[in-house]
Amino acid sequence: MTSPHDSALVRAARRQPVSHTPVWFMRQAGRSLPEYRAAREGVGMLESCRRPELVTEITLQPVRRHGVDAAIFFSDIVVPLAAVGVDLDIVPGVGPVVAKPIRTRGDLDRLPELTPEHVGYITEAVQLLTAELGATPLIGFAGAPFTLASYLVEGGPSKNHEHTKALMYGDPELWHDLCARLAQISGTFLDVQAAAGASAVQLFDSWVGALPRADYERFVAPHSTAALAAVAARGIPTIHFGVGTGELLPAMGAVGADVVGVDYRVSLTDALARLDGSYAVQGNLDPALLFAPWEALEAKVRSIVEEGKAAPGHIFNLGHGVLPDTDPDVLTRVVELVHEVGQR
Ligand code: 1CP
Repeated sequence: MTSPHDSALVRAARRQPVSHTPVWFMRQAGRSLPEYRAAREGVGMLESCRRPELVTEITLQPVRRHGVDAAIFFSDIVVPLAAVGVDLDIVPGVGPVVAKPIRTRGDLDRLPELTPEHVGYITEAVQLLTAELGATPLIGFAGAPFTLASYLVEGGPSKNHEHTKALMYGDPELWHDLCARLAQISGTFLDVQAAAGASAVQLFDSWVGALPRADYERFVAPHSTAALAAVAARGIPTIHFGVGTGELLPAMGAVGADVVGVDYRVSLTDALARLDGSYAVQGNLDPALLFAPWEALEAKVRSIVEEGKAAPGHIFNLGHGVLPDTDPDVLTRVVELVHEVGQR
């Protein structure tokens, strides 16, 4: 294998034959790694994302340590929002906090379009990384319009998304204008990473499982379609992920994804039946199972790999991000096991 475009990850995403089941973990770079905590020492999260050498180092850490089949670009879904001037911070232990939430038409003026010039440090970091990674693919990513809107409208992390839903159902015209702007930002952020050398991109719609399918199709799908369409000309595969999205899987594929992310609440076998063979799948080990005795974890990993062999393409991953207290040695052992039992 000489090129990331011919890697197991990219081939699985394209539903082509692979030598083994590829594996990576959402949030594989982060607090579970002591080398990450050392590299981040005294540097705020947003500031870290603007330092290309630091981004390169942190992105490479889990690749070196675990031997995963892909790197995920170290950044955050709110980085492009900060880049266009939204006053926000990523608060340790909390997440993104927005100083002045966006809830009126006047507030939309504080959300200009994103240009590649806003995020020159992203281009630089992706270029540095792809040079270091060689044949290992780099996955670029962005937040999807709904999930970005949820942070902007609520002002921070939210359980019930009440202000977001109040806006969506109460003022559909403003909602669609806000999401169209976010699709431009999200699409440009993806395209900047693709142009600089990312081999695949993932659109994170983490919180969209809060909507029923009909409302997803009406209020969200057109905007997620626009975000993914922004990278279509690059010819790289796209992955679309959300939490609690069992009811939305076909709709999330239909917005232009090659791979549909499956969380741990739906088995891969059930997900595949819902997806009708039209997409590759990514998932779906419950991140909490990394805390279980090895025998229980091993049995679950083996069964997910076997279920995945019936898919047109399978990328092994967790059903959501690595939890901060996860033992990194367990992650390495899972990678070894997936590679062993995932041989074709
Ligand atoms: O290895 C990797 O995956 C690291 C890169 C990465 C990614 C893909 C980070 C770094 N953030 C993200 C995406 C992201 N950010 C998502 C989508 C993925 C998911 O669903 O988990 C979301 C929802 C966010 C928003 C966010 N940023 C949260 C969640 C808050 C909530 O609403 O519950 C948090 C805690 C952050 C901060 C953050 N982002 C990334 C890291 C390493 C951290 C922790 C910051 C720190 O160390 O202080």
